[in-house]
Amino acid sequence: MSQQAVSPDEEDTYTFDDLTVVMGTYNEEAAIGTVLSDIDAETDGRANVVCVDGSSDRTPEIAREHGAHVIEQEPQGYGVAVRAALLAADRPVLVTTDCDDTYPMDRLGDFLDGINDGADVVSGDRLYDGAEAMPAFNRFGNHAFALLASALSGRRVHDTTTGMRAYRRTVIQKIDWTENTGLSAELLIRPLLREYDVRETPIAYAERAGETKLDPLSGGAAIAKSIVTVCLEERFR
Ligand SMILES: Nc1nc2c(ncn2[C@@H]2O[C@H](COP(=O)(O)OP(=O)(O)OP(=O)(O)O)[C@@H](O)[C@H]2O)c(=O)[nH]1
Ligand SMILES: [Mg+2]
Repeated sequence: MSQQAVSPDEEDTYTFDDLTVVMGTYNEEAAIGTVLSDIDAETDGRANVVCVDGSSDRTPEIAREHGAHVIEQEPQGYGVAVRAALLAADRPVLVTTDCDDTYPMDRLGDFLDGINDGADVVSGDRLYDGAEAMPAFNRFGNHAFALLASALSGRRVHDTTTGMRAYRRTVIQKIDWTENTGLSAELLIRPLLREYDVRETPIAYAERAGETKLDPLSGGAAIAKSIVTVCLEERFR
């Protein structure tokens, strides 16, 4: 009788010891202490943290004080930083977040549960519960991006630009990532259209601590362009 092969990935149940939380950090002095303390509190200090940092303030010092692995990089945009952080992480489950205290670090356990339940990507949907704390222009834009991505991908997605997601590291390693400001949308759309198990889950979204690093107009245009490019590339690849 032939035995069915089971990959190590399918056998494992991951714990916080298998988790790396990654983020770009750019002058986030006002938030980084809270974000890293929240991660430690939720995971009992067991998750690894990687910060790719372009700051001129005390952000990297605070990160190191909290035990994070800090990689210094000239500021070149969101996606350049987050991609470097994802590729530097060496544990099997990766979670992205912004370092601005907008995302609920007390949900890390739920994201890990989603991966253990078989998901390849668990994506935090900020818009499901209304995202009252989000500036109205951004909220409108994020709904529009989701409609655009849904129309072009043929799959209904609800929040394409969320900063909080969990990924199996194997998914991150198997795909070439090309986008910068639009990396968040790319990280959702490419796995979805390659038939990975991608699930959205509602999350709370809080008002930002410190100043935004995204210009809503030029950033929004870059994100729309990424969505169109990535959807077309994936559908015709
Ligand atoms: N290292 C690095 N980090 C960056 C850069 N640009 C943005 N970030 C970080 O990436 C994350 C996302 O940037 P945000 O300013 O929160 O962008 P956003 O979430 O679209 O906008 P908000 O609504 O203001 O939160 C934050 O943690 C930033 O510090 C960069 O050029 N270099
Ligand atoms: Mg943010």
